[in-house]
Amino acid sequence: IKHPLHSTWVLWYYEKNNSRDWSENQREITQFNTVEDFWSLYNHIKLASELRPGCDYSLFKKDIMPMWEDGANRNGGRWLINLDRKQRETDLDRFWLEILLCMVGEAFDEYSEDICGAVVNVRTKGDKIGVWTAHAQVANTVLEIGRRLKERLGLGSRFVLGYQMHKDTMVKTSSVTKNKYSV
Ligand code: M7G
Repeated sequence: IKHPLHSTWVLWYYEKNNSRDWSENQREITQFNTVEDFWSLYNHIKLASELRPGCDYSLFKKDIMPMWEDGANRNGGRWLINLDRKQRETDLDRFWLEILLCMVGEAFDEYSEDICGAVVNVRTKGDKIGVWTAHAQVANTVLEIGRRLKERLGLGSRFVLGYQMHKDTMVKTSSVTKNKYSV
């Protein structure tokens, strides 16, 4: 028998297409709930670094859409890792895999409940990885997830990891959104 995961996860793929709305370009690829099915999926699909710029992968718990508007995300936010252009080669794929493993392996223990999912944006201007959590106001949970993430990714103490509320991201007018927390 296969090794069950605590949650069922859904992989989404976004491909930029200006003739349709943003949400219509989100496609569900597949769901899985075992370790074995996670790896066969991972080994079958392209690495994030191989996607065309403008595309995203999102991995979310089943029944949570990878968008701000979903009830589970509405009051939440994301820990955001901004990568520079050189890091597509050195860091993007290993950070994304580590985040996937943290999520499916429940590396956040009792805080895992607050994890909604994660998104990797492949962008010419610089790739991004966000880990989305449900309740931006619950500081200790958000901070504990941020600390563990920073540790698991091996981000040095000089690296500042910031958390932004979706409510702020949604209405941003410049390219920067203020951090609600940082670790
Ligand atoms: P992005 O793809 O997150 O980052 O957002 P990018 O600016 O680096 O490409 C690009 C645009 O996609 C946003 O300005 C929104 O118009 C749209 N968009 C992104 N997200 C995550 C959402 C979402 O959750 N809901 C809706 N309605 N639009 C979104």
